[in-house]
Amino acid sequence: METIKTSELITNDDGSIFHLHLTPEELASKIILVGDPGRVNTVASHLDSIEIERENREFHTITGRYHKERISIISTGIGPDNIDIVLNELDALANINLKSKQINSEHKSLQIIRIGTCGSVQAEVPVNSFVISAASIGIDGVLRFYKDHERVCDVAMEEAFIQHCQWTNKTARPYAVRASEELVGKLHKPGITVKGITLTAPGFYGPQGRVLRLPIEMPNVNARINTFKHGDLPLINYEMESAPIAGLAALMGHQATTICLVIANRQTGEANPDYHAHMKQLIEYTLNTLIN
Ligand code: R1P
Ligand code: URA
Repeated sequence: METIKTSELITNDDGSIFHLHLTPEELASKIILVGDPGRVNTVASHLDSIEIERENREFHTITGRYHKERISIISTGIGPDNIDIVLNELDALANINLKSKQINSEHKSLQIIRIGTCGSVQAEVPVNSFVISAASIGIDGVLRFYKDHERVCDVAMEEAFIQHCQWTNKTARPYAVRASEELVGKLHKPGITVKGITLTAPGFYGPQGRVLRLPIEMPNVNARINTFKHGDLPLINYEMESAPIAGLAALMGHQATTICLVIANRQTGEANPDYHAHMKQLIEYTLNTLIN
């Protein structure tokens, strides 16, 4: 059996994986990902018991029990590049023996739910709404580095988006990925959540069509983005992690989706920087709906 070189799968002196600082025993198979390291404590305040807590850079983990179900809550920091690190290390913890550096004979599947914040591009999806990503379009390029990624991509959605938005070929080619139907089915409750397509950008400003001092390559791109629909799914929101989470999870044989709180509306120009009470509600909704 092939052994992965230490340079490719780095572990720390205590046997934990390089960035997350976790050992396989410390990871639950149900995982809540959040961007903000401080949000880990907000989610963990709902746990009945805490088993371990680790912190390294922006990666803060708490594993514990919520209604007898073991869950790990992990922060990813900001951006799709961090998702490459987090998803690879989670998969390694689940499916590679970190001591022998050999792939386990039995595949372990994880359930990964990101609870994030986002900006809505639809006037009728206002600030404080909860949005579920049934599909994500990544304009970040991360998934494109992995062989056979087309296997988990919705190429028809991708083509339709590029045409409709007159997407420039000066940036990475957008890729479309569907979330886990099972998780979306569990989490979506019409009247409480809105379901649609999420755009994952590799930045907060220019890559999301924001103009401060620097002009952007695709002026008014959001006026085309907010009329994009594929099948019954409208494009609803921008954030910075859901597409590589959904794409890498699907390639690795895990289930994933994203649920976000809208904190800015790009149509009406409103924003709510003091969103923490609403985030608490979204966390409670997600935990209660997922685990009962
Ligand atoms: C940008 O402010 C950050 O907020 C959103 C974006 O995806 C990006 O990470 O999510 P989080 O609130 O989960 O970090
Ligand atoms: N997060 C984003 O990435 N974009 C927004 O507009 C708000 C939150």
